[in-house]
Amino acid sequence: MGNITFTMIKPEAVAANNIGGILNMIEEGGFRIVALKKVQLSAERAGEFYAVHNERPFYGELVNYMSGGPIIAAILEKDNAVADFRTLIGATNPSEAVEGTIRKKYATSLAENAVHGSDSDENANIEANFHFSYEERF
Ligand code: 3AN
Repeated sequence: MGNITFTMIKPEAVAANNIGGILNMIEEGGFRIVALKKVQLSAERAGEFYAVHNERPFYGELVNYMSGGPIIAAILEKDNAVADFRTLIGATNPSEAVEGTIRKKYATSLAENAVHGSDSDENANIEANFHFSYEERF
């Protein structure tokens, strides 16, 4: 397998029927979907996923939000996957996201910003392993 990143389509984007639109932008952006599923995280699982943020003031809000409805989890493959996917999703704050990015089109606020993207190769592998077994990757 080549270079991977991990993404989640967040609960508000799933609820707004934006799964297809976001996956289309991902495929049009040159990413291959290696693994894909719809799942609702428990508060405990969401807290574990975002443990790096547990000192941040928004941690409780983040955990409630990410466990509040189903998400789409996916592993994506492309050369330079982590950096290229961060470019495709745009800035964390959608008001700073540039035209053509997923967050510019689909994010509603800083907290509810439509998609997650891994920030390093190391975290991409940790996050992929958090959500998927090797039997779920093709
Ligand atoms: P990114 O998702 O761009 O990597 P992170 O890792 O800094 O950004 O933040 C993780 C998630 O935490 C964001 N996607 C967003 O949902 C939430 N978040 C980040 N900063 C804030 C904030 N200041 N207030 C509320 N939620 C935030």
